[in-house]
Amino acid sequence: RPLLSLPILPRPPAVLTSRFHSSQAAALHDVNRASGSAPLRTTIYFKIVDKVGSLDTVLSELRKLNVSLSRIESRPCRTKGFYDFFVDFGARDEAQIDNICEQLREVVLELQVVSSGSTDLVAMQTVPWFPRKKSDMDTFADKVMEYGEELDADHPGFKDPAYRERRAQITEIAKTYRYGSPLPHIEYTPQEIETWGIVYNQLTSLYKTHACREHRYVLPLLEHNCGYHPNNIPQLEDVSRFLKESTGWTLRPVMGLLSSRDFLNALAFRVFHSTQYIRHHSKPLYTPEPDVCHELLGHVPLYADPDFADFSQEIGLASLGASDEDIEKLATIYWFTVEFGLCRQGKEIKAYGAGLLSSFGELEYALSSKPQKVPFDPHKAANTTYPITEYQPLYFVAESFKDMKEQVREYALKYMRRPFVVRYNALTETVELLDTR
Ligand code: HBI
Ligand code: NLE
Ligand code: FE
Repeated sequence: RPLLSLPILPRPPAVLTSRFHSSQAAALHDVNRASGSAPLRTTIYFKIVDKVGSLDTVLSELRKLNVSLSRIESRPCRTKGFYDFFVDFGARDEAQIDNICEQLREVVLELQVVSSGSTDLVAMQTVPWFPRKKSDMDTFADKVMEYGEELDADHPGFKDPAYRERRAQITEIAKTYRYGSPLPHIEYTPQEIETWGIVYNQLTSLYKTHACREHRYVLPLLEHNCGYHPNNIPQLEDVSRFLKESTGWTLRPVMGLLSSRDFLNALAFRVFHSTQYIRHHSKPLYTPEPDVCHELLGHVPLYADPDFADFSQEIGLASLGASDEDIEKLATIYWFTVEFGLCRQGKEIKAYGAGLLSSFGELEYALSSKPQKVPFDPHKAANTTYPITEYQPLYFVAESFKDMKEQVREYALKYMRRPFVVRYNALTETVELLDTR
């Protein structure tokens, strides 16, 4: 894949600046301090009134403060009679930036720190390719792991040729899917529907006591609107339409496991890759792989919740253009939240992780006193190892989806190194970049 070369990145539109507050710039400074004392290249935005001498006032203030600018750009403000300015300068430390801002606020109408970063960070020239629009995800379609890769050879479906044949058939359909087409309709066999029914009945009996409030709220809506029923495996097309109307999320069929990078990148666009095959009928209550039970009963209900929807997208946005190391960390955070997260609701602990909500065995185990439970902390979670083919020995307990979203945003700002900032434009369903070099 081509590397994205930063020099061609567009400049920020003025409206973007309101998203960046000095507390976020401060988080970046912590990283810079740890990595030496290179000057902080800083960009600030301010607004002044359109009249003779008003820029001069700002410039003489900067002169008094002994600040040498390396860029100054102006544009007419959208409100007539005002101008927006972007200026760059090098600063010693965050105290100096705070001081400069404080003085300038006396002579401008609005002021914000857009970005600040050390020059070594800024010197980075290339970034891994990442999707900028929804159709870019068509390039993920055939890049999946081999069936059985990562799985023990004792996986129940491994030695069943009829099962493998059926899986091959369903995955072939996902392979040719292209953005914008209706999601493929699968005619499930009586045996597949029976497996679904067993999983469905067992799980729904546990949800009353074990599932989080949001999941319990949405499941009846899915029964009413999307054909969720013990005798029917819902179709992705119907479910995707429901999600689109609830939170703007959509589903995309996928052959199997994608790379962490591709899978997480899609979340930035509110796209969830969903498998369409079902687990082997001999072991309905636990499988290490995603399957249609896991997607539809575990993930889908949560994606209809607005706060969870935002949280999940936040992980996706952080993953765009991230280094391989950072992708690994984000995938681990994803694992301990979206897949295996627990949350506190009132006095109780409930499950919101899809890997729990789709496994009768692990759901019961997770809320028992057997595993260890600790408060959710993205930094801690990112650095914790986990098994993938057995029950988790440790779960993280979150306070709320809103808190989690802020925690992940702060984590990304503090620990991840990207020479640009991303913003999702929900109207065009594209990612816009703000070059922070
Ligand atoms: N691919 N299709 C698919 N489904 C997942 O749930 C999934 C994946 N790839 C990676 C992954 N999950 C996670 O384990 C993290 O690496 C993101
Ligand atoms: N263990 C889960 C289940 O049995 O449904 C699937 C987890 C997929 C990550
Ligand atoms: Fe999953």
